[in-house]
Amino acid sequence: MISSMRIQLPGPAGVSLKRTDAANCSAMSGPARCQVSNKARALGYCAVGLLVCVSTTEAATVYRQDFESGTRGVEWSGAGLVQSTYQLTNYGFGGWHLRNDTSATSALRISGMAPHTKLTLKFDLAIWDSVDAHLSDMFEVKVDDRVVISQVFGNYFPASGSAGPGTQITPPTTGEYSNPELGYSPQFRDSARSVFLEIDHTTPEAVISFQYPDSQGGLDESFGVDNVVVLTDAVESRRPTLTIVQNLPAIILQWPVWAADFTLTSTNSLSSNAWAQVDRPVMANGYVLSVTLPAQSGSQFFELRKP
Ligand SMILES: [Ca+2]
Ligand SMILES: [Ca+2]
Ligand SMILES: [Ca+2]
Repeated sequence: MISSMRIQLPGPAGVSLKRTDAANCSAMSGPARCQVSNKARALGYCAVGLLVCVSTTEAATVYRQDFESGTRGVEWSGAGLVQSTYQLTNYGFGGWHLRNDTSATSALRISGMAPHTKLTLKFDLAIWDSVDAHLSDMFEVKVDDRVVISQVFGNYFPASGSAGPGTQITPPTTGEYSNPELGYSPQFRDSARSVFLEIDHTTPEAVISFQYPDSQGGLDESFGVDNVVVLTDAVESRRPTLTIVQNLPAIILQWPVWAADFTLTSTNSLSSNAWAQVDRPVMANGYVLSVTLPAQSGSQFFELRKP
C-alpha cells in the first residue's frame, strides 16, 4: 500500500519534494529495500532516497493495558469495570484494574496482528475474597473459544492462601480468615498471581476471554486482571526514514540517531546498481544524523544500508 504527500521545500525556486511512504513492509523476513521515500528536483539535480527495512528477532508486543487511564478501552467487551486495586497497588497493580464480579466473561479483542505462529499472554490476576479452591472454583481463559486455562483457583484453603494459574505475588496467609486483607470485602482475604502462557496461534485476530463461571459475585467472590500484555513472534521491523533537505548549493541527508549503524550509500544510476559509501562525515545533532553534500546536476540516489 502506498501513500504519498507533498512537502514544499524552502528555497527560491519554489521547489517541491514528493515523499512516498509505503504504509508497511509486509515481507519482513530479512533486510529489504521497500520503498522510494523521497524525490527532490531542484536546479537540475535529482536526489532520490531509498528506505531499507530491517528485521530484528524481538517479539512484537501487540497489546499492553494497565488500566491506569481509568477506562478499559473499546477492545474490551462483556462484564468487568475498571475499579480500584486497593492494596494490590503495592504488588505492581497501580491504582486501577479490570474487576469482574459476575460469572460472565470479560473479553479482549485484538485485530490486525502481523503474521505469526505463537501468541504469548501475560497478565496479573487478582483473586478477591471468598473464592473457594477447596470447592473447586474454576478460573478460565479462552483464546478464540479454545480453552487455554481451566484451573482451580481461590484464597480458601491452600496453605499459601492462593491457588490458581501462574505464580503468587502477594504474601502468604497467616491462616487468619481475613489475612492478608487487600481490598473489597474486609471479611475475606485476597491474593494475586502473575500468569504467563504461550500458545500456537496464527490468525490476525484473537479474542481472549477471562471468566470465573461459578462466581457467587459481588463482594463475596470476584476476580480482576491487570498488566495485560499480548506478544507474538512476528518479526518486528524498524525502518529509519531517510530525508533530504535542500540548503542550496548543498543538500542535507538526515536519518535518526538510533539507526547509527546504517551506512549512507549512493549511486548515479539505479540500473548500474553500483552503490558506494558516501565519503562524507556524518554529523550528529541531538536525535538526528546528517551528511551534507553539494547539489549536483544529473541524478543521484541515496540509500541507507545495514550490513
Ligand atoms: Ca493497573
Ligand atoms: Ca465463596
Ligand atoms: Ca478482601
